[in-house]
Amino acid sequence: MSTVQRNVHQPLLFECAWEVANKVGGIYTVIKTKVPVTVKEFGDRFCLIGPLSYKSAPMEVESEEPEPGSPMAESLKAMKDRGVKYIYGRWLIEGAPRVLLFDTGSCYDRMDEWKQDLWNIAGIPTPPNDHETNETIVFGYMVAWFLGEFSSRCLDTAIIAHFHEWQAGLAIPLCRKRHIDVTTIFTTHATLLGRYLCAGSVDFYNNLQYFDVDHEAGKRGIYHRYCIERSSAHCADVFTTVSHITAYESEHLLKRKPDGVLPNGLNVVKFAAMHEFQNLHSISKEKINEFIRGHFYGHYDFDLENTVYMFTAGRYEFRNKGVDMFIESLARLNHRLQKMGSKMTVVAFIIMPAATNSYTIEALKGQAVTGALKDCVNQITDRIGKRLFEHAARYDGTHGTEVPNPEDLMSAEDKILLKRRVFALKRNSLPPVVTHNMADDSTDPILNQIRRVQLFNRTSDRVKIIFHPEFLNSNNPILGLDYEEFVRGCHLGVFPSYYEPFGYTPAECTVMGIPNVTTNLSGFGCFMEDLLEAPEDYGCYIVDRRSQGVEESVDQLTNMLLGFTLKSRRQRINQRNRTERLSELLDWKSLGLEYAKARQLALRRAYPESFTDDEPEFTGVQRVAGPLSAPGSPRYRSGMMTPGDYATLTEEMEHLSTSDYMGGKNWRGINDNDDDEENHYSYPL
Ligand code: G6P
Ligand code: 1S3
Repeated sequence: MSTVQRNVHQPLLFECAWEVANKVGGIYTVIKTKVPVTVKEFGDRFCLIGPLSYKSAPMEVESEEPEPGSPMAESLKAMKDRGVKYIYGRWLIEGAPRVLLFDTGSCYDRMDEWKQDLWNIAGIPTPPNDHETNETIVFGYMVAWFLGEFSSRCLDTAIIAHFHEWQAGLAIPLCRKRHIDVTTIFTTHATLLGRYLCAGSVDFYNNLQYFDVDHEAGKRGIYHRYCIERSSAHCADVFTTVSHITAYESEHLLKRKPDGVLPNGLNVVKFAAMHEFQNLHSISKEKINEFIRGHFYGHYDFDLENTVYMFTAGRYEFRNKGVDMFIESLARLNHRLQKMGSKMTVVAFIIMPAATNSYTIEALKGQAVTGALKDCVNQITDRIGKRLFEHAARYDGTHGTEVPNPEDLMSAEDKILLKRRVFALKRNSLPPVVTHNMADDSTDPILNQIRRVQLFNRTSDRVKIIFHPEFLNSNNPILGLDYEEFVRGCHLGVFPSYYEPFGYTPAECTVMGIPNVTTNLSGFGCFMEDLLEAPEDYGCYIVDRRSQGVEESVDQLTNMLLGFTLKSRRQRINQRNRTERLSELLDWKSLGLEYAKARQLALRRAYPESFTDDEPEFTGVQRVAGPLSAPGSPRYRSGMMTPGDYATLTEEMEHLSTSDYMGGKNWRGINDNDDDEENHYSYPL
């Protein structure tokens, strides 16, 4: 590929994603939390590339001039001279990486020319009115333009360009077509078709190998997007995904077997005091308790000391995120607890943004009337305190009368005041199941499912439900906690997803020491199942949605929820300690190694002549932060380094079969035979 010898041992790295300094969803979390380990390895040889949003960039980025005369300065000048607008500087996050944001608007006048080019070189059609695709095309062409300018000015160093998701991937086929001397990696965090197919009522995993992909994409009006995604995957030197299950999906839907899996990590912050996270749970739970007293005013007849808070949260994808299954299991849990005569109460929160017209009057009123009651009680207690002190301090000529009769401490006015506040708590309606006025109440899938199973927050219900159709923040007038505080205050996160390439929500629970439920159809669930011998002991519950029918899965989830609800406080505390210990498995300090391996493979593929045969295949480890200290789980202790070690990211991958990157498991589908030799294959490290 290369005509000049580039130094492959100190390469430059460009990492490109639509969500660089631009929060949309999970990819933002991947990029942002991974920065510290990448900066540690690359320092200023690392630069992120993203789209320029004039709304968020001023808060996220500090502008800076590139070093005069450097390839960066010269490349940007060449583009600026031709009308390209951009911001170059430091992204204001931990690690302060270099960042380059392109203003796609400044090149919209070239869009037609570029669309024509895309059709000529790749046969990819583009409809005129798909804004997201238009952005993708302009951004892709700008990035390829930049890499061309840069690589022709920086000739002595190898350049790795790592792209995330189809919206940033278009530059890959362009680089290949133009013979731009960079090596490319494409990481997909989901497939377009997978997401669309799963959201419908398709038996996705049993039929993966049979879908007529072009036809399915065409039927859904996403053929052009699908083409961009597929060409990104095929033209990249190295193709990766975030989980084994998405690797399997990609092989069938994108028609290229991924070279490896790069699981998502987090920046794990360990507290100096071991039990600090338990204290934080207590503090946050008290804030949730306060909300509950308000929300259930007039019906607050259950004991908060015997109440368990469960929640699910994320993008509103009813079936993909398993909300359908969660609500059904809650109804069954309710029935089981009622039948047992249990004193436990479960409050289940659903935090998923939907179109609304602000809070309901009832939700606001609940907080207002309990707030007023609290103020009133505080004033009365203050007055009682003063009377008590005055009485005890006064000597009225006889000893033994200093301690007053408790009944005399509350004045008649105070009693009336308190009664008025208590009367204000009366209401005829049940506590609402939703906190907001929904834009489309009658067709909302979550509300309809709640109506179907009749979880209406009745007194007799042991399971109460609250749907909060907006993400949380601490300025929220009714549930004034930010998401992290809320998670810490809950007891169990429940994410029974059907389609979930990785899933950050359970990972975030884990690092905060909050037990959680996932499925073996989610990247995170599979990841934990592979690493832990007894996941449940660690508060990591994994519902089988692969080898059994929906009915069985719902029952399994119900049993898990019931088992958790019946735990004693001591058992919950112990389990939280164990869950928190798993956080090391999710730390970028170890998972960042998989990215390093992918980069090594990309360099080897692009510049094979620069590597001698006796050179170890992967040389990046020593530059990343040190080895793990305390292993987090039994299986972990037995030698596995990271999940990527199973199979991937070596040249030998090409000779392996699907089951190899699936960790030796049978991923072919629910009804397949399990006796295939291949599935017992254990790939050497
Ligand atoms: C933490 C605190 C304890 C508290 C407990 C409540 O562990 O350190 O002081 O008793 O949380 O646990 P629970 O599971 O009942 O919310
Ligand atoms: C995707 O975001 P999503 O919620 O649409 O990417 C995330 C980051 O890799 C991943 O965690 C999630 O499962 C995917 O679905």
